[in-house]
Amino acid sequence: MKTARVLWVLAILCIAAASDISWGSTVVVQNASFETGGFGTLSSWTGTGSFGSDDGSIGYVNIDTSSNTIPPDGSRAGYIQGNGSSISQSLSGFAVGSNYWVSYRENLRRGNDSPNMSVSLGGTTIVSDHAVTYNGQYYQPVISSAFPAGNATNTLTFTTTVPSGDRTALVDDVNVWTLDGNMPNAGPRANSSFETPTALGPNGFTYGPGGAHWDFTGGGGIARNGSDFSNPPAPDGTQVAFLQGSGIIFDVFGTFEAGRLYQLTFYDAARPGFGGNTYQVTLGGQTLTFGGNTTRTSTSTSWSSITSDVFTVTFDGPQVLTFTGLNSTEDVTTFFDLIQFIPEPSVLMLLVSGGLLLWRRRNLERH
Ligand SMILES: [Ca+2]
Ligand SMILES: [Ca+2]
Repeated sequence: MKTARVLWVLAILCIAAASDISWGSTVVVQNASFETGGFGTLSSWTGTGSFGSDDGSIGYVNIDTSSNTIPPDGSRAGYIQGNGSSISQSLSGFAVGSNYWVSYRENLRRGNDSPNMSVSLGGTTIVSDHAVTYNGQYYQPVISSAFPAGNATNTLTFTTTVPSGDRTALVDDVNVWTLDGNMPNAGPRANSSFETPTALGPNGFTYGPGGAHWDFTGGGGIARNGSDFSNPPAPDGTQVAFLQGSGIIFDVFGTFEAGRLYQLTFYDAARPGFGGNTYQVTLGGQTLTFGGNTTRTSTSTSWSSITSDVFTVTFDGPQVLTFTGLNSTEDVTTFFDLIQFIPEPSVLMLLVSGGLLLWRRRNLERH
């Protein structure tokens, strides 16, 4: 009897939580991280001109252990070189009438002049022609304009144009996003617990590691338990992110829905012996707040569970989540782990009220 009531309450909660899951669909990009391919070849993509995949062995992708300009996702990036070269892939599964967004990372082959690159989907330009610049330690995240799907199948195309010379654009981590009623993805693909990469050097930490999915600048990086950063054991897994001085950590999250409520949760801790950083968290151009404050300073060398104030967004689609270190004058560091969005408070309240209802019924049965 009790089991039946538990199931009944759970069913009601599931229906309520899923009530706005009604539209959109999943569009999968094959070989989206360009991990399969080589010189002049790229699995699942059709290319024109000069294109391919590189892990540094060809010399297009920058592998620089001092600045760690290695691909952000996996170990290889795609390259498109020269005037009018392109890579295309026919994508299926679009829900006609729904909006879609494409995100990807771009960088410039080091030492090259900038090529221009544009992106189209279904023949519509969704990222306008722009100069691809050298971003050094990180790949620049790019988010397209919204694409209203008119067909179930649409071709995604990246095209480079150059006025002259040997100019090469690098691309990685292509994603197609749509509103699906679910919370923004903070799952394994986003490496929200910083468990990859596992090769962090003899001192147990790396500034700006490639293959982390996250991007880093300056004093941003990943450390494992027992590293020379003296980070306390990770609250989740065995690795954490660190933000030293004016470093930055960022990644693309989605899909957000205008007017909807969100909260961000994570753990933070201050570096023993050095002190914690002051930092700011932004989602696109929006600054998240913590207890009404637009910045937070970690002080405890033990892990604290942090939850942002509830916030709404004014846009639909994916957006860049950024943690920025603000103390550029002292050698202070804050560690982070398990950065993820949590269900909006209305769903949480429903879960709480459902739990209270169950508790009350159980007590009534006992009395
Ligand atoms: Ca890759
Ligand atoms: Ca972790």
